[in-house]
Amino acid sequence: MKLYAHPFSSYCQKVLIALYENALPFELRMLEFGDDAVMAELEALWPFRRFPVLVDGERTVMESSIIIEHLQIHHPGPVRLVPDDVRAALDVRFLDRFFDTYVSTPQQKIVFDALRAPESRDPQGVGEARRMLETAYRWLDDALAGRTWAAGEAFTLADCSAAPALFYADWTHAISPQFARVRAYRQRLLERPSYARAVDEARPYRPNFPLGAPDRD
Ligand SMILES: N[C@@H](CCC(=O)N[C@@H](CS)C(=O)NCC(=O)O)C(=O)O
Repeated sequence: MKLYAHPFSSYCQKVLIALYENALPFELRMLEFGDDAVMAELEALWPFRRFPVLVDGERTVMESSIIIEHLQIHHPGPVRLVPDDVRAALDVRFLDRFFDTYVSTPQQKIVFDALRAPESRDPQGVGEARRMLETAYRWLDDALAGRTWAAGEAFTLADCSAAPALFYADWTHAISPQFARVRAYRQRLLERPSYARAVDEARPYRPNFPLGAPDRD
């Protein structure tokens, strides 16, 4: 398998966690800034030039959640990231959507806005993104009551999504101490060996974080 990805990208980390959880071998096609050859390969596969993209034999698989589902179907390992029970799987998929839509999307909005020229910034959109993150933290703090992982006692696709989402969201719009369960969950995710490895591999790129990476984690 070949994975078009960058170690500092949140959606790539989501897939790396799944690969590391089941020790699946793959070749990293690294999307270094300025490496036009690999970027051209990516664009030929997926004109949106969004990553990660997985190439597995004849198949090209886009979208982080779909890549993780693909891995479970075609390369099953001991860690079942999508439960076999269809009802439990629906809860996991819902939480995966929650982290992508209500945590990662507003987080990216704030970061991408910081990369714009000052005259093109969108303060109203950034304000809406910050309010969405606050609502997400509040909702999640209740949802996590009595749970070790997002969907219960098993580590799943939802946690693959949550780990980079909450990692970067806290850097972007700090999770207040009042959301103690969210903060503790973020810490548990950081201590999960698969995510600890992804975070370590991305450490050299921290100076690239547009808002300035805090000196922690
Ligand atoms: N929905 C996509 C989102 C992928 C995405 O936004 N990737 C970012 C990197 S974290 C990207 O490709 N950014 C490059 C760009 O926007 O041009 C997924 O789940 O894979």
